[in-house]
Amino acid sequence: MAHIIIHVDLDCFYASVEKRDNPAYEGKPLVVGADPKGGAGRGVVLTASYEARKFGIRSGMPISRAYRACPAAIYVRPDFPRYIEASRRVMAILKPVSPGFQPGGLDEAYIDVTGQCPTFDAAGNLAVAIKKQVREAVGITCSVGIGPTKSLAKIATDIHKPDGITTITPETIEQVTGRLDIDAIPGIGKKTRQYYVDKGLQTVGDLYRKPLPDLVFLLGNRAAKWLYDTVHGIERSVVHERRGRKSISKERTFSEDISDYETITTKLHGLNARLHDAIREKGIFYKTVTLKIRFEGFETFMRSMSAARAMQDEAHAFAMVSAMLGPFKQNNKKVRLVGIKLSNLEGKSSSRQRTITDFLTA
Ligand code: TTP
Ligand code: MG
Repeated sequence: MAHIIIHVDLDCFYASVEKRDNPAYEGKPLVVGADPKGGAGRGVVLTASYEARKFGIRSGMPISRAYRACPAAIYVRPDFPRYIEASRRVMAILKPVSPGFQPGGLDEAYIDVTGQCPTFDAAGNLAVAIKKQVREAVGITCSVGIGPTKSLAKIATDIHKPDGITTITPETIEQVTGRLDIDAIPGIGKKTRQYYVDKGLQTVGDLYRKPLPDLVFLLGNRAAKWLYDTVHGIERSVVHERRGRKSISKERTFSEDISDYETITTKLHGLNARLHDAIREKGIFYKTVTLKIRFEGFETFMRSMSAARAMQDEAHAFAMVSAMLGPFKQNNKKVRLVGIKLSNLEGKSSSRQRTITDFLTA
């Protein structure tokens, strides 16, 4: 059976986060990257808003060249923690859509929705819902491509950017992609593009219409098979399904072994707080809390306590950790490492799944 893959890619990602947080940038050419220093700056453009792209400014370009192209643009330094935070929130929306979820870096992900969407039209409706949720919850836009394979879904995403949705079905491959330059195919960069163009393969349509033996003659076996499969929607790699997470943990090694239990308790308090930030964000609940403690000489102990029902209660977890830590205080050994693990996890994904099914059948 043909698969239905959704690919989501955030639009001019770093620039979108900057615009969201600085409304004055809206509608203006904005470049995230190195300091241009009046044209003398070193370093490159990380990304440019679509307004800045009108001046020819692109990712990877020297910042000095970008400055020459548009000195009036707004130039800002990257602030990665904010981009990572935005990315996490987007992924938290995408991940529950299907167990077939595979992020590709901070700003894109593949979702295999074959099991969720009976048709490409249904996947289109789901894409609308995803875009709306990302816009409302994270405040940025994304583009979505839908296709029978990961490659075609990714090609589709780029066709209507920014803020677009494009579907390629097995029947419409040639119609939708035929006129695209072959560099629309992920994996074909500037140099390989020229190599193919020299062989008369300028567009995706040129490739599509060549029988496999002709491609083998032109390009050799490996490249021919790869390109043939890619443009004909023959699946070469499936969306990697991540097995459900079994536990989530954080630990801390001290720079020198310590015996001060106040410091140890403070450290555990911090670890517990960070773990709970993470699970609240991911919508995860747990039953079991484990304390890990390692003494000088590498002697390591684990102690666990479980709650009757799955919980997400920072104070309760810390009380459990403190209770398990108590007996260790007596043995007068220096501590090298402490950690906390939360396990017996339960997600909220079932409720999220239901919303989307409701949406599709509505
Ligand atoms: P892309 O998805 O390639 O670009 P984009 O999101 O900025 O723009 P588009 O609307 O075309 O998707 O990359 C995602 C982020 O990765 C981008 O915002 C900045 C960063 N990046 C780099 O740091 N260096 C690079 O060379 C590229 C291409 C991107
Ligand atoms: Mg992007």
